[in-house]
Amino acid sequence: MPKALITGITGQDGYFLSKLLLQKGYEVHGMARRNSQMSLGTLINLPQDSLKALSIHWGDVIDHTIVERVIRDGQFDEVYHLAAQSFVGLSFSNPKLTYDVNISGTLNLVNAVKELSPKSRVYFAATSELYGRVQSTPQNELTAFYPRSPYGVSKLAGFWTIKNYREAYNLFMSNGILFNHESEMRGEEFVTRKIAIGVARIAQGNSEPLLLGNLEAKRDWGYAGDYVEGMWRMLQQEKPDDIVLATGENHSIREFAEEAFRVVNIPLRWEGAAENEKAFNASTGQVILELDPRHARPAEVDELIGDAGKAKRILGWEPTVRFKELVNLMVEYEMKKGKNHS
Ligand code: NAP
Ligand code: F7E
Repeated sequence: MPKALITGITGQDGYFLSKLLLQKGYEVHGMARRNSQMSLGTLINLPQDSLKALSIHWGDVIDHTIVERVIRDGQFDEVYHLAAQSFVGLSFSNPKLTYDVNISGTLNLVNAVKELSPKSRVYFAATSELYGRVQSTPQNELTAFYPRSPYGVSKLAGFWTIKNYREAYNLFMSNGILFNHESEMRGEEFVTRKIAIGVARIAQGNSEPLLLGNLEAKRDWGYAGDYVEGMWRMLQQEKPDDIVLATGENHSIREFAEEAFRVVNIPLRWEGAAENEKAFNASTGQVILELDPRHARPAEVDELIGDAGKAKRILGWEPTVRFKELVNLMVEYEMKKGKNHS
């Protein structure tokens, strides 16, 4: 039975990857950092038997002693390094924490593999945020990087650490350059989940408008369930590599919000311009969306769109969930949660 470790197992991707690896017959271990509730984040949504099948190691990736112990004792076939301070917005106010977790945490992990378990294959969660202020469109493995946030810079260090360890020490370490992928397990601070929750609340009678930082940024949004399959395929190859996963289609935040209100049959009317723009329920006149500068970023990534041609060629990977289906499944999930929203 193959054996895998997932760092960041309690996050969105940790949930989908745990499910996938358990289905494939893996012995699945996860690293999770302790909080006062010892909570398991997204994993509580797994069926009880799946949850019981997981082995959790409590530890922070900043602590190299625990990372080394887990890697040495586990001798994993595959290590998926997903743990990160992953929220771009927070990285501007907490850059040191972001660098500590994303750079030192990654160094702790790759060093532990090099010294104590060099046969382990490592997946690193790199990101489309590396492209930031984009140098060409669409972005693929050959596009120059230009990160625009402490998060992006920290992941650039992680990307090059993986590449450097791979070349210097002949280790199997791959970078997955993943464009935004979302789901009903997405953290509530990310814009897609925030919109899905806000729209469901409004549809269920809440009078608070949805507050967003900007409507014009565009993202290439896919479904997290598809992307973890791509991660797994990267570690089944003969050679380690750097590979983009994306849908090749992008939409603005405005389009995401419009589609989400469409799912709950609320007709929209936009009024005003720039930071004074608002959306109204065209039937009732209620203000349902406003701009709030507190959610805007000091430097924005205006537009991303990926070219996943290499993933298709080498991994046989393609996304199965498209934009409208993604918005629909996220909003419907929140609608079903119903009364918890009021
Ligand atoms: P997520 O939901 O924010 O999950 C991040 C995970 O990292 C959580 O389990 C979190 O634990 C854990 N973590 C944070 N700091 C830690 C620390 N110091 N020690 C140990 N664990 C720590 O992120 P995601 O969306 O699943 O993404 C997974 C990875 O892919 C991340 O590295 C992210 O940066 C990267 N990525 C994501 C996307 C995307 O669109 N989702 C795209 C490209 C790359 P807690 O539950 O305790 O917070
Ligand atoms: O923002 C804009 C915001 O926070 C998307 C992470 O998983 O994907 C994610 O990073 C866009 C940005 O994701 C609000 O300014 C407008 O332009 O959902 P997000 P992100 O920054 O793209 C990449 C690939 C990762 O690697 C990251 O780990 O939406 N936006 N108004 C807003 N964003 C938020 N969060 N909240 C707003 O109110």
